[in-house]
Parts: sequence; C-alpha cells; structure tokens
Amino acid sequence: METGAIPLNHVQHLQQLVRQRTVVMGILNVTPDSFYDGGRYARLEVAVQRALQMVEEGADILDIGGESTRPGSQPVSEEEELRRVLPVIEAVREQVDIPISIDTTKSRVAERALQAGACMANDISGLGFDPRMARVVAQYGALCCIMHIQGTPQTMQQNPHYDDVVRDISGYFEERLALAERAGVPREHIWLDPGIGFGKTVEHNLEILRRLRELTAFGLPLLVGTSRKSFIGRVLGDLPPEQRLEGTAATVAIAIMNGANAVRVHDVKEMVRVARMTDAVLGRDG
Ligand code: 7PJ
Repeated sequence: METGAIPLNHVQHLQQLVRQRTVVMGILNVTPDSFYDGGRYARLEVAVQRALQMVEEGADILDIGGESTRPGSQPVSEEEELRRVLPVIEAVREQVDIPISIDTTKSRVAERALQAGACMANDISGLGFDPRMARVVAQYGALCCIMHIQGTPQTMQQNPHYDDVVRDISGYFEERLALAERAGVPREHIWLDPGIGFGKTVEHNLEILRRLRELTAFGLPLLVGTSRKSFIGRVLGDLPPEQRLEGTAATVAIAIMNGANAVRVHDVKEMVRVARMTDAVLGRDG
C-alpha cells in the first residue's frame, strides 16, 4: 500500500493556518472548457506558470482540476482527467512547496494525485459520486473538502428546490460526515463547503452567504467558492465572467465576515488583499 507520498507537513500546516486566518485557495483549471479561464491553461507550461504566479500572489493552496463542473457540462473519462492533472501536479511539486488539492469526484484520480503529492481531495460531490472516494482519503491521511451539491452538474440548475436551503445543507453535511467517519476519515481532516452555484438559484446563493454563520456549528473549517460565478453576473445586470471581480470581492468579504475560513478564487492577488483586510477588521492574525 503506497501512502508515502502525501506531504503530512502540508496537512498539518493547512490545519493550523485555517484556524488562524483566511486561507486563500487558488483555482487552476486544466480543462479546455472551463467557463472563465477555459482552454487558456490547457498546455502544461502555461498551467505551471499560472500556478507559480498564484504562489507569488499569496495563494496558500492550489486547487487543480481536470473536469469542468459548470452547469450542463459533460463528464470526462478517468484517463483524460489523469492526463490533464497529473503532469501539472508533478511539475508544480517539483518547483514550489505549496499544498495542492485535487478537484475531482473520482477516487482513482484522487488517489493518483495524492500519490503525486497533493494533500487534499476537493470533491464537489461530497464523497457522493464515487463510493470508494472516502476510503482513498482515509488511506492517504489526506484532507477532504465535502461540498454540497443538489443533483449533478448535468442537471443541478434545472429546478433547484429546498425547504430551507441552509438547514438542508446542514442535514447533508451530517450525512456525509457520518459516511466519511465510517470510512475512517478523521473529522479533523474535513472541511465543509456549501457549494455556491451547485443546484442553487440566485436567491439560494444570496441566502447561503447571508446565513453562512449557521454552518459554523459543525466546528469545521468552512470553504466558500463564489469566484466569478453566475449569480454575481445576474445580480449586477448580466455581467460576463470577466467583469465579476468587484462582485467577487464583495462576496469574499461577506463570506469571511460570516464565518468562512477559506475562499476558493481565480483572482489570487486581489482576493488575498480582500481576505487580509477583512481578517484585520475581525482582529484575526494576518
Ligand atoms: C467550487 C468547487 C466551489 C469547491 C467549483 C467554479 C465551478 N469546489 N469547484 N467549492 N466550484 N470546494 O469554479 O465556478 O464552490 S467549479
């Protein structure tokens, strides 16, 4: 059983950091069809350059993903996902000492990424699509982000419905935490994420941000990903993704004020400043 590759120092470092100040997770999509930086970082060198730039800009962790999860997007095969992400993870690990999370719903992709030096699995299905995912996370001693989604990326925006969006998300977290613990993932290794945009209307997303504090009851780090998402475009009068920077900044500050411990963003330089400023107001260690 090969479990030697995962950098335990990265796990420990992140666990300490996320309880101290806002952790900024930089997004690195290695997909030809991502809605914002789609195709641009498809080539290895370009992807690695962007990774190094995000490190320079102050990212605390890089989230590397090879499958687009935008609404209506089509799944990619395990082989294709591995072809996209593994060379990037390996090259980044060779060049900089930065914690890496693998953005995937597939246990085999997570496993290969953890073997290549990632320390966290960011699963937008909250361990729900691949029944082996929780065991892989447990086996490698990795961190794990359990994100809430209603439905699948193919269907989630068709007719999102909740009795009470925040209470329903809490119930889902309870279930998935139990599943993770049964598989042997220690509770201290888990982060929670309400999954902004994943089976939610504009109103649902705004309500989640307004009531985010309720989700801190689990006592686990809360990750929030609003970066350039469509609800921002809609609120601001149908702005396209490249004009959603200020709206993103507002949501990042609000998320932190309301209890977020980590934010997943495209614009690392700008959002590090937003996070530092908000942390200062909260009297948090910078
Ligand atoms: C999220 C994610 C998020 C976590 C994406 C996009 C869509 N992972 N992966 N949280 N969003 N944990 O970046 O717009 O909100 S993909």
